[in-house]
Amino acid sequence: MADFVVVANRLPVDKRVEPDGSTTWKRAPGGLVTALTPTLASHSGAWVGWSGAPDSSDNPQIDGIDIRSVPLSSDEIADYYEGFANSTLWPLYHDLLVEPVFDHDWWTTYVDVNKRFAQAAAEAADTGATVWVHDYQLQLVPALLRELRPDLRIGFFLHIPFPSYELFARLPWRAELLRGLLGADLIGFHLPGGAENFLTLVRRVLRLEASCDPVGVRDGLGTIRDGARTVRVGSFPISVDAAAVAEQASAMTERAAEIRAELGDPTTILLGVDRLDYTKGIDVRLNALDALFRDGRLDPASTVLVQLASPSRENVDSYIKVRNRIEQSVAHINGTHGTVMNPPVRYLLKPVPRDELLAYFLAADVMLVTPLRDGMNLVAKEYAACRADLGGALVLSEFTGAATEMDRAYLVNPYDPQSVQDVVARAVTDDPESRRARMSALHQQVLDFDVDLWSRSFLQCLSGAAAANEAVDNEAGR
Ligand code: ADQ
Repeated sequence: MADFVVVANRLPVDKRVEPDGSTTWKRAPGGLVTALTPTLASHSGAWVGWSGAPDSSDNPQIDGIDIRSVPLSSDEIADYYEGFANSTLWPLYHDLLVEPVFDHDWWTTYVDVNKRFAQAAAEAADTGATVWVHDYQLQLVPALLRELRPDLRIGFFLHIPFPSYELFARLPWRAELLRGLLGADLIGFHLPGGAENFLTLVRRVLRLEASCDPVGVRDGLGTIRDGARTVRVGSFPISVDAAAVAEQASAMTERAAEIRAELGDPTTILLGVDRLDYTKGIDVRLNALDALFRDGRLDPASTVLVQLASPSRENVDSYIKVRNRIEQSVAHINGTHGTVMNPPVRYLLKPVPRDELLAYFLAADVMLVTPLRDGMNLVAKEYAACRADLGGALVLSEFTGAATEMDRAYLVNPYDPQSVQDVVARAVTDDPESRRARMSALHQQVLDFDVDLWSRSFLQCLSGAAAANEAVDNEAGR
């Protein structure tokens, strides 16, 4: 039995089928795994999640973590994951960048799958254990788990934006989702705005007493009275393991120089690194580049944009459409502004190994992070962490969570094409002193507020919130 349990849609491992047909498991390189590894290592830790493949129920032991696989059938993947999570909640929470679909069967499957995750967590957790539930796929788990195991300390963290009343209230199942979250002792968001939206919704939809208490405390924002229980709501901006990223990157300087040479030694290397998602604004930066070449403000003979995209949610219609749009745009720019030997956009649609990715960060003169909406955006923080040399420049959309902390970046409004062009041109041509001063502030910011601080402050706040509820329970003899 575990005294610290992580519940997330995906397990921290990837299944690999070897040429001889046997299967091996590798630790997945995700940010959440890195963030929680120290806590998992210092506890008897378990991780409840889905393997990413249909009908897989293997439970590999990785780095001493007790893996508890929740198998999903192909139909469940279609309805719970591709359907309700990624065609209903994802677009709704990202300000309707595409139209969300409301489908009652998807909702029913979402409820069933959340029940199975809650059941698996209940089976993994020791008496009084701490359970940390993650993200929009599992918003019903806190209440379902509390029903099964009232002894547990339950925290929930949302990794994507939490929308305003006007958007969220469209959901036919709005009350059920809010009730699901309220099973937690602590509900965390990246930004105070998400926490405030949640407090407003609880007040207006559930008619509960919810007070906002923003004074002085970075993490503590509000409290909700739900019968005898008090649910704390706070903001905890996630980050990266900045010192480790900086150290890994420092070993990649030679490879970075090789990349520049392999690209034909351009004057300027621009870089985009994203999951291929319509929220990430990949087309925003491609359109800006097209205009900058067209207007002669950047020279396509000496400028290269490397766009590294990793495939994502490939069966979902809106993802197929955005991929087509991006690929058309890449072909248009290369066909119009390039030569056969020197296409200005180099586009890759596959995940890049971690070391190689850090080398690209080091090689890039300007990093383009231009989402239309993003909960945080770890790419911006990874780039700033890499640049201990104080080289490079970060163009960052105001619509990312990261922009609230990283205000020394070249901030940009992705909905204003002219401003994107101007800001990209400025980041390329600004004087070296101001570029260095900006990067120095950004690099220090990610070192000071790293992912360890994020997880520690959440867990500390959770421990306080849960202890307060336990004291009330003890007094009432429950
Ligand atoms: P994501 O939307 O997945 O995360 P992000 O925060 O940028 O977005 O993290 C992506 C991760 O994948 C980064 O570590 C990045 O380096 C890596 N990655 C992206 N493209 C890659 C490529 N082509 N090859 C290799 N690696 C690649 C969600 C929310 C975010 C929030 C995080 C964490 O949408 O807003 O910051 O969770 O809470």
